Formats: sequence, structure tokens, C-alpha cells
Amino acid sequence: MIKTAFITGATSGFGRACAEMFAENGWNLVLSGRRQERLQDFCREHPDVKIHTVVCDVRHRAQVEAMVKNLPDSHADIDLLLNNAGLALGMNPAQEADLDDWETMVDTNIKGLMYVTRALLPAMVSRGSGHIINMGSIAGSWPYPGGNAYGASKAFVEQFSNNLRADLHGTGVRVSNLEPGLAESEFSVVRFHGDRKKADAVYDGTEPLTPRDIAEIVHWIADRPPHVNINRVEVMPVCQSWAPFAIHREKE
Ligand code: NDP
Ligand code: 8X3
Repeated sequence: MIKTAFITGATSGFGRACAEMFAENGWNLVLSGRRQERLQDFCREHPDVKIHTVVCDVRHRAQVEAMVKNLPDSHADIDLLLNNAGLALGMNPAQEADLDDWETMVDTNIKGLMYVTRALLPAMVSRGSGHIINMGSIAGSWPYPGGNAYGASKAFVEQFSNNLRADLHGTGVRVSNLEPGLAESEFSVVRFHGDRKKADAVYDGTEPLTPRDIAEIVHWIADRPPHVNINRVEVMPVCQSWAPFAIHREKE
């Protein structure tokens, strides 16, 4: 039985790598994102895969509802929703952060993820099967300077995932939260508003996770037998670990 994966944020980074991975494994795909040309490129490069693309900004509830309502019959039964669309904006301390950046992160990482989940969930529940994999982050569990609203938005994703599991008890629908650390994609270019020098400095001298690493984990989570639910996976590159607590000392 051919399965269908619905991937948000499929135009770049993790989402695009996951689209590749699921295509290689014979899945049908629903791919969404705001950049239409990237979605079209993917279709051109994968002429043998059954792909439905939708240009959608997940911040807009009506667009999300229309995207789900208008799924063609060939792609209407979603086996896997990968709630991946998301972003960090800025790394200034909270007292200097841009409120517009905070709002965009809340609208995308929290509200967008809720809209897509709520739109697709009833059909999964009535079919008695389905899987939602949410893209969390280590930033949802571990604070760092400048993480402020981004980390908090990913803490929401972690607890929303847990609470979804509680609500979906007995329905057969699975929920997982994947929490990656340092990974190279367009993430940092977006975070630093297009400043490539600052973005490159994030990965300088490191061996970060790759989108392919993440795609392999997503596929592994999705490919467990139906009675197995991976609740959460936290993954970092070997070059990343924790630092000691910061202690401010008064100068004599
Ligand atoms: P990228 O910037 O490479 O990809 C982000 C994707 O999200 C793009 O496809 C983008 O598509 C989409 N997106 C952003 N805003 C919207 C929106 N309003 N509506 C629809 N789609 C949107 O970054 P990553 O692949 O690294 O990030 C993917 C996810 O992984 C994010 O949730 C991120 O927070 C998380 N993550 C990233 C880590 C990292 O270090 N890279 C580590 C941990 C988690 P488009 O612009 O075409 O709309
Ligand atoms: C991205 C990982 O540590 O840059 O979610 O916030 S981090």
C-alpha cells in the first residue's frame, strides 16, 4: 500500500531532504511552502513521483484550511504529516529583540503548526491511523542567550506534541517530536535576515548535522511498525554539547 507524506516547508533544508528521502522510499508526496519555483523544481527533478504541491503560507489560517480541503483524491489520505515549516529570526537579547520577529516566529512555529495539525487530524482519527512528526529543536529544552522567543516556540512544539499524544490515546494516530541541534541549511541565513557572513560563522570550523541526517531520522521514526510510537528524539552533531551555567560575578 503506497503511503502519502504531507511536508510543510518542503522548499529548503530539512523539508526538502525529507521529500527526497520519502520519494526514494516510494511514498506519494504533498509538498508545501511559499516558494512556488522550488516546489516546481522538485517535481521536475522527480518525474516518477506522485507529487501534489501547494503554495501556502502557514501563518494564514484560511490558506491552510483551503490547502487541506482542496487535496486531490489521489493525495487525500495522509499517512504522515511532517510539521517542519518554521524559522528563527534574530539572536539579540530579549530587551533588544524585534517584536515583529517574535510575532513572525509565534505565527509560523506555533500558530502555523496548530493550523495544519488541526486541519489534517480529523481525517487521521476517523481512519484510525496516521502520524504527525513535529520539528522541534534542542532550543525547546535548553536555553541559550538570544534563543528567547525561538526557544519558547519550540518548547510549545514539544509540549503540544505530548498533549496531542494524550488526546489521541486509543485512536491509532502517532505523534513524535524531533529535536535537532546545530544543522546547516538556510536556517541561519534566515535567522540573520540574509547576512550570509553571520550565517556562515555559525558553522565555521564545525561539522554540523546535515538535512540528510535529519531526513534519515524522520524516515526511521515514520517507518516503525504501527504499534510503536517514538515520542521524542533529541539529536546533536558530535561537535555540540552543553556549556556550564553562566555566573555573573560582581567586580571588586
Ligand atoms: P530552512 O530555512 O532551510 O527551511 C525552512 C522551511 O520552512 C522552508 O522550506 C520555508 O519555505 C518554510 N517556511 C518558513 N516560513 C514559512 C511560512 N510562513 N509558511 C510556509 N512555509 C514556511 O531551515 P531548516 O530546514 O533548518 O528548518 C526546518 C525546521 O527545522 C524549522 O522548523 C526549524 O526551526 C527547525 N530546526 C532547524 C535547525 C537547524 O539548525 N537548521 C535545528 C532544529 C530545528 P518558504 O520560505 O518557501 O515558505
Ligand atoms: C535550531 C537549533 O541551537 O540554533 O533550532 O537553536 S539552535
